[in-house]
Amino acid sequence: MLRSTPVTTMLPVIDLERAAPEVGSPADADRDALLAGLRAPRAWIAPKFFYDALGSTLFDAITELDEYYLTRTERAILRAREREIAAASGCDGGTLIDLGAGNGEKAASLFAALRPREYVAVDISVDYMHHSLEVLQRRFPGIVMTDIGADIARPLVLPAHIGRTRRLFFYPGSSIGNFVPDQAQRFLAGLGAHVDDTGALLIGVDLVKDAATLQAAYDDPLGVTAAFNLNVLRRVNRIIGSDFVLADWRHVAFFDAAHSRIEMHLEARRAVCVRWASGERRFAAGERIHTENSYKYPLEAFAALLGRAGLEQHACWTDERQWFAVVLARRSGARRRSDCGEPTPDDGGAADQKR
Ligand code: AVJ
Repeated sequence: MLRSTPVTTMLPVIDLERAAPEVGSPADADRDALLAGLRAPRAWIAPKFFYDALGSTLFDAITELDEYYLTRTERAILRAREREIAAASGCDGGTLIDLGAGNGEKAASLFAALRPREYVAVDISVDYMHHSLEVLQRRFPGIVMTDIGADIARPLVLPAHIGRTRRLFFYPGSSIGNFVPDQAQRFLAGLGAHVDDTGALLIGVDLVKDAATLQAAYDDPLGVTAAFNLNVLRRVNRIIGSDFVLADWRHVAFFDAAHSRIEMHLEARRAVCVRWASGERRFAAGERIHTENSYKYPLEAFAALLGRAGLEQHACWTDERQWFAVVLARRSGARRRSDCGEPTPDDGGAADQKR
């Protein structure tokens, strides 16, 4: 039987650097966050607003682009290393907790190797997820499944019936890159509080590489990422009743090496005035709205971030080009599980960075 827990919170989350007010209903909070961002001297919209039905479809299309190497590189690593990942994570018979699960397919591709007793899917799009999970539950009747509608960037509240030992948090896709490093540290520390010495975190991390490759991944010639970015204005119009005209805006994406992040913006093509019920905002030609940060980490910097969050890197797998990493982390000082095996110096070739 698929268990379902209602949306506990949908307050603003992966917002760009600034905290949003947390008063009233989730819908009020969304509106307040958007208005605060649009009134700010440097306007911003939090990236979580990308993901309405069309936005989610456009993101799926992005993952098919030749230039967007992230999804397929991570998938190849997970596939090639699933046995090692399973052995190192020790999730066998435990609880797999999928953060931003979507349709659950990424996690399901690991079920055979990880052999979890229980699967917990957490996602903000609860209806979409619930339907997908019903289908998954029929395919994997032996795994106890629960879905939780929650914004993963809010403190996570797990129902009391969820298993406490051998928890494996799964956070793929380099979604961690949407957080500025301080937020990422708090987020990771929060997850650390949910695992004991038998638990672990499995995280996908996009790595620093040449700027041209990074830039192409976020500014593809087909214009899919541009559509994904511009679509957020339709969402904003629906939520706050504003009158953004999409044709007045252009997609801008660049790699900021100083911050080691891709920034996405929407830039006004001409001077525009955007109105909503309680106000308006004038934008000069060329003025921008910041819509997303996507941090790219050197491997050592990510290990250091884990350390500041009270975690430590236990193992790490990358592709041959070292473009993407799948990192297994535990709480600092966690007792080594006997079934992890001792690291061997040359068990996986140059791409393997077990430690
Ligand atoms: C879903 C946050 C991992 O940052 O690469 C893709 C979102 N934005 N193209 C990313 C995104 C533009 C994506 N994450």
